[in-house]
Amino acid sequence: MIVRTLGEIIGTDRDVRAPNNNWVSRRLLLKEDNMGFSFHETIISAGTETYIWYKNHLEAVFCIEGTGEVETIDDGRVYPITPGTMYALDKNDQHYLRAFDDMRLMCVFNPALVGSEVHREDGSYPLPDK
Ligand code: 9YT
Repeated sequence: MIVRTLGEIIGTDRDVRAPNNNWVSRRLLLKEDNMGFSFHETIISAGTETYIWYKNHLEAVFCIEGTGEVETIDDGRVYPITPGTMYALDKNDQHYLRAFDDMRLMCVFNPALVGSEVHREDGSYPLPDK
């Protein structure tokens, strides 16, 4: 069994900050943990907008704290995000993520992240063998 606390992760390689400081991601489970997905706590900073297009991954997100919105770029729909809201990017949806205040999100990625991923210019994370 794997048991980990955020306290054990913060300040290690599993505590990843976006280069633009829009978010920090505490990667509780990664590919090397062999669960078939990765599982992260992500804090999105208040007042930020992040362009995201996970072409190589599916992501589900559950909001625990804070408020914001997701705008899907193909259709311009805007989805309010508040505590208790889940969204799943089941179509690798290209979107903007906006935080009105600090948002605490729990995120699952399939396939699992390896650990160091931050968004590339196209909004995606690479696959490990690319
Ligand atoms: C919701 C979202 O995708 N935020 C960006 C960071 C990502 N959740 C991660 O790498 O943990």
